[in-house]
Amino acid sequence: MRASHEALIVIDVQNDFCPGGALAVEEGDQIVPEINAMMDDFATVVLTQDWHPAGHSSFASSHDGKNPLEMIDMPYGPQVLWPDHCVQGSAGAEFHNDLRLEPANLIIRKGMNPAIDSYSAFFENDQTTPTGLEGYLRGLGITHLTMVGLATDFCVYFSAVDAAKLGFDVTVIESACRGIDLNGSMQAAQNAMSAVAVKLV
Ligand code: VGL
Ligand code: ZN
Repeated sequence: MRASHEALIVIDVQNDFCPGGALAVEEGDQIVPEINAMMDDFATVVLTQDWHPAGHSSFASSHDGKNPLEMIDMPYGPQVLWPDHCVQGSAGAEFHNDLRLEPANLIIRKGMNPAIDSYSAFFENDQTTPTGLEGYLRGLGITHLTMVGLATDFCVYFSAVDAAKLGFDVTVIESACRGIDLNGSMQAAQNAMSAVAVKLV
């Protein structure tokens, strides 16, 4: 068991990000056994769950004439448009069936504001609206985070960078992550994580 100042953060291991899902990440399901095995090492385990209302502004279907993976300018900056995914209450929004849920101390949902996407577990994409996760972790005296999940180059990346900027010591276990890799986003994410001292293992 690791020290009590360490937490495992499991990002968005949901059906829609696994093969067969609406926004499938290649091999997304293959990380589940490794994540399950890691959970017993940590006294604090947090799961995040992408949890959008129907008609969310990050969905291409919410914008006339737009297709998935096109970009749009939102008031908070450029935003990739996605296929409809992780709609609240849908089967696609559920965690992968094999992911262990009983070790989870906290399940934090994000992306619920119809007007703002939320890749990061800490802040919405406006980079100012907090999810509350920072306060939860600090309240428990947690300083070191190990991050795993989907997708390496979106939600894991944004979560890791925000955590590092907040002063947490962050390690991303690459074997327990899989990425989307849109227009070089994998390499860009790795560079950006390294630049803020996120350890990639
Ligand atoms: C994610 C795109 C849209 C992710 C979530 O979990 O990486 N990516 N919503
Ligand atoms: Zn989403």
